Amino acid sequence: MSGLQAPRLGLLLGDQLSFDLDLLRALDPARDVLLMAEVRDEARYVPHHPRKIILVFSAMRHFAEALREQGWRVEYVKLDARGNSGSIVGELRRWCRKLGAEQVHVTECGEWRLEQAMRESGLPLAWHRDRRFLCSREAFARWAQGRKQLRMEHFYHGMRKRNRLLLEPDGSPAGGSWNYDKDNRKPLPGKVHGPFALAFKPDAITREVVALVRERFVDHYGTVEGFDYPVTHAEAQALWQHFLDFGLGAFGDYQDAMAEGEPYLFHARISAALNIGLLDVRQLCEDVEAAWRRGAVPLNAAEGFIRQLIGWREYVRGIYWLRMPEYAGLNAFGNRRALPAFYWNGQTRMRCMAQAIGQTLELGYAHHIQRLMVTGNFALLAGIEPEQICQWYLAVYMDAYDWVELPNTLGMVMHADGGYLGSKPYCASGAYIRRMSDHCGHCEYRVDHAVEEDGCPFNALYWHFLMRHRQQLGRNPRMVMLYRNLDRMKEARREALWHRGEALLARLDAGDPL
Ligand code: DLZ
Repeated sequence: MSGLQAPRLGLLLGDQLSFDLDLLRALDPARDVLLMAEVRDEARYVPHHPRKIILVFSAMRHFAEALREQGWRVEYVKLDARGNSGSIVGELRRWCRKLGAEQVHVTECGEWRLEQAMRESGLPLAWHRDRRFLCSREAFARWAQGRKQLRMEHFYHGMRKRNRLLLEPDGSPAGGSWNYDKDNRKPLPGKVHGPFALAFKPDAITREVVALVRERFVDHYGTVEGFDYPVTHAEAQALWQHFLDFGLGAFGDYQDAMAEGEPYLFHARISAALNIGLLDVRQLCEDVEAAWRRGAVPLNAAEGFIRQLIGWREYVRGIYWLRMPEYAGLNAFGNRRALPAFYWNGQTRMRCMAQAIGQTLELGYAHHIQRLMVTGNFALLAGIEPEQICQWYLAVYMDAYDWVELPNTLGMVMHADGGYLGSKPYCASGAYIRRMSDHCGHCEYRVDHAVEEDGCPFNALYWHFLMRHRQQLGRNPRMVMLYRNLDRMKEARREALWHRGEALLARLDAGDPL
């Protein structure tokens, strides 16, 4: 019977590589066809780090093989395949025609841009919810309705309760508190090494993709050599187990610390695999809770990790879908400054910036504090145009997709949504970087100087930022202390800081890499 019916087409995007999709349950391997396509438009809409393209293409190719082994017919279009139209919508049209398919099953996209193109395509699409997220777009909208300000912490408490994670039998939070962040801001006690980084040797499929990316994406920033990231579900699981065994225990304590030559410290490095579907968020949370319950890791580590997954991650996705497309255009401070060229080559004398950017361009990875408090903090203090810094984050990180990158950068880093996502800007002077890292000891600038020529640029720019945005920020209760410190200064000191800040910004505008 099924042989007589026209096949339906099921689309699997490069960040939808999960066996647990509603789309796969709705289709029939005996009748229907799955489509996966490597397309120019997705590979080029920002200059993705070559490692991100390698990861996505290689994981797609491996997933197609795994689906075929399960009995699916998968039409896989390689980047260089004859007839490849170069876009997802183009490929859907081409394969609908070719197969005579009258219905196309698709899963909600990660990015508004692509979902919009698909919705406007006129194709006969049947949409499925993306159940890899615990909070649907609709549930988030219901939660947000009527709230003047959204706060992650409130959302997170609800997520803990609803998903029954880290709760006492009576439903109260494990250990008596919802949040143990106060225990999670420790600097490293001297020279500390994170666990060895688990590396995955590229197989023949990955090697072929590496060669393709090396040839076709020479104009993208970032290093191809040394790609060692997981590209299958089994490899991603091995990376996760490695973190459970060796990283999670100290993750909480040192999650905000930074150290020279230690790009990963106690971080899991799983976000790139998770964001393309190689890991399941429910499983990760259950594993972390189980590790705490059997006494293998402390509660501040378990809670901090689970908060990242079901708190921040789901919260920013909710905001993204609630506020797009208008959210992408917000610019509360009216920033117009161009992104300095050193974001693309790491060549600046500011040691922390050079380290974070250098590591990013090499690995396509930096941990959250490097992103928030170094490269992000600098962009905030320097008044970089939000769109330009957002495009940078989207391009250079292996785990970056618009749904997660945009709210994190535009909202949390740049405060360009005027405080909708977060209650205050994460602005900090060099003192924060000195406390949380060993970079300042290796820097040409002096972190204990501000107005002098050799003063850490973060210092003067921090005070300049506070002075120039006093009107917007001065009455924010979480900023009051900072403004009090500013007001306690002698007028001459404030003036000197302002002038040094102006001089630094003028140098940036002139293309000086500082
Ligand atoms: C990131 C990416 C890249 C580099 N290439 C492809 C591709 O060729 N084909 C594909 O289906 N997906 C790719 N992706 C992931 C998409 O960009 C992602 O699915 C959209 O941004 C929507 O989230």
